[in-house]
Amino acid sequence: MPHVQGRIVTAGRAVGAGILAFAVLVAPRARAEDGYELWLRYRPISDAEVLARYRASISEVVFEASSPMLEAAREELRRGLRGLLDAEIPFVREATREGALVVWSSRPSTLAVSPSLRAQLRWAGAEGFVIRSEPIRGRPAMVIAANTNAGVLYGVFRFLRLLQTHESLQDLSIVEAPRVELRVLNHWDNLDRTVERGYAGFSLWDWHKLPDYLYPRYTDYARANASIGVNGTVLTNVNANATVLTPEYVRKVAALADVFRRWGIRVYLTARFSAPIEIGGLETADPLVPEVATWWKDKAAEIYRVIPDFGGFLVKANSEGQPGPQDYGRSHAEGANMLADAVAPHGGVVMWRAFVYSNEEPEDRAKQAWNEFTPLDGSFRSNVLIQVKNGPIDFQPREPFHPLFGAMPQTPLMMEFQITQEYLGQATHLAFLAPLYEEVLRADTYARGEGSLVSEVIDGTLHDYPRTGMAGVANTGTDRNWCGSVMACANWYAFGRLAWDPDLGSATIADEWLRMTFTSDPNFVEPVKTMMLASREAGVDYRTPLGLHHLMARGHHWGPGPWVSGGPRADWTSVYYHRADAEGIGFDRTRTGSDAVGQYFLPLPERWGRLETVPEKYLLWFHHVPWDHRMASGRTLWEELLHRYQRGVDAVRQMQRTWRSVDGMIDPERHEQVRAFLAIQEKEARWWRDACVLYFQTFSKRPIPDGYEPPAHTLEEYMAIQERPVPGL
Ligand code: GCW
Repeated sequence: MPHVQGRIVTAGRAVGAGILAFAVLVAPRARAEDGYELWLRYRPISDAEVLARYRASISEVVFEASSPMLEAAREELRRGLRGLLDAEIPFVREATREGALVVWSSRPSTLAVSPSLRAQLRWAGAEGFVIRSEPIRGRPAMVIAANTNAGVLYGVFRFLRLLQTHESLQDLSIVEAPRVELRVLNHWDNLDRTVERGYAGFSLWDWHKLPDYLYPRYTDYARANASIGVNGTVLTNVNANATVLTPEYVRKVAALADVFRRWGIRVYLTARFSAPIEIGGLETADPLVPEVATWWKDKAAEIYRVIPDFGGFLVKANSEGQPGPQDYGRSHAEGANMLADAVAPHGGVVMWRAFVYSNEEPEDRAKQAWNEFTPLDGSFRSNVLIQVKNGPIDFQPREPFHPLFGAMPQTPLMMEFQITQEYLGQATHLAFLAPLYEEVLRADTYARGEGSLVSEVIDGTLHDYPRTGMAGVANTGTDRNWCGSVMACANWYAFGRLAWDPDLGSATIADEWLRMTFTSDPNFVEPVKTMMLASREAGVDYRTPLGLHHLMARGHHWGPGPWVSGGPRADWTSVYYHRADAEGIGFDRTRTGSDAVGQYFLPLPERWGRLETVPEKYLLWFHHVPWDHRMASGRTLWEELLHRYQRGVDAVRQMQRTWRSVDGMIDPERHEQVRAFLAIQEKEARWWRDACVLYFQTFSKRPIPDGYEPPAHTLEEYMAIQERPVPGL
């Protein structure tokens, strides 16, 4: 009776600790809510009316499972129904009564398929599904139908979500198909189990015990991903280690692939470009040297022998010290194509990252990827996708979309979002990222005139891309709650949902996630949704308002460091980006500045390149602006900057109030974690505000007007805060 715990904990809270202690005695399996079950909790539906309706609508389930994937889907359905309906719904071989839920796991030869269902199925394609009310032998029933096992799996999770979010089962006619083909997580996980930019413990992959021991958690990881449509996972860090390509490690990878396969998830690996030297004994990794190409071909064949559905390689080359084809005077296309040829016979792909910039290059960092890649458009093999971060710098709280989107019509570009909160408060700050993803996906590139959205580049419709993809840099780890914080799991969820349907709205995603993760009680869902939706903007305000970016401390990227200068590379300092001086602040990227704005399609260079028309959210991204510049609010730039920093702190306080107001509506364990983390966030939002305002004041030389909270410390004190041991480096 897994549902018992939820009820008892609630009862215990209502009437006191005595009951709770009693509950633990009578229900030894009861345990605190710790977030482990994510959005797949399947607790009994608490709304009695809804529960009664569902019970009446689902009398039995017909689901023949003839493959591991279908078995996984069937067991998930059984588990979900048992939990949600708090009842044992019979699984039978044939529909015998009204209210059967029939899962057509293979083409139903014995049953007549109506023409409209046939049409819907055609539309559903390889991974889609149909869920509809459909009479079976004259009796009212519901069907989940698909063309493939994966479609069935996704259909089952969709059906369970209907119940989890209390949707009606009347007159169902749902047809869905993913808009993006490769929906992959990127794990920046090292073989020693540290996770670069990971704030949720260690890597999930226990290489040391693989392939002999398989944690049950591997299955739960795959279930969670399948439930949101993720169909691929890159297991290793883009700052790659060639060891993972040795036979010993490939066997370990195969063991994981065997677990994930039934959940529709393929594994990918990062390919270290110098691997032929490091583990292959060659003297060069030059992609045009035949022995090198042969080495990779053999390596690919070796991998595919044990992992027949291996997805392919993700490559970070000639970026931040990683080896690459340019070490040999070859282009990114020559490097990518050599690897693409190695995996092509097996159906694999190469995801080649466009995150390249060089300190030796005097050009504005924001321009370098575009400069490097647009001349190569059309010269990549058909199984290469170029993976582009959402913005031209690096996952900042806000960036304009990357100018490459729209600029490579002959080369599939895939999106890279960051789920882990490297620049957004890491494990503790609440930053619901769906609004960030949505802002980027809905941006208009104007590549083919007005209405050429980034989402249409990504789903392939704008340029008719033969392949499409979206990657999310994962935030998972060994923490019991997976993501370091209960709320951060919403970002994993949001990524999967948007990869499936890039048009989904943030509010819808938050709504689903809250209902599935906590409760459908509107008294909880509505205020908390509002809180989530405001959280990303709050983080922008107290860190980098008005288009500022890259103001974080060196190395760990956690706290403020607007004063960071010097060191090994100018493009790793803050002063490179904010350019504050006695006159003003901001990076002049207009025509007379670096002209990064010129990389966008018209009319954006004009709109963003002029002070009068640039949206304020991008003001200091594109312009160096005098301190006394008059803003739309009537304030000067200096005053507006202060106003935004304060607004960010105030927004966190509002989040705290909201969260206090829902105390008692959910389990105390998760409530307490969020409460404590919001308190940390409030403290650190003030730290960011005070450090930045005091530092910029040394240039503006203007007072902090009345009505603002005075900084708690001096600038010197903030600057003296030393790097602490921060995870994720
Ligand atoms: O955001 C930066 C991170 C690096 C990361 C790099 C990248 C994996 O600070 O830790 O390296 O981007 O995306 O390659």
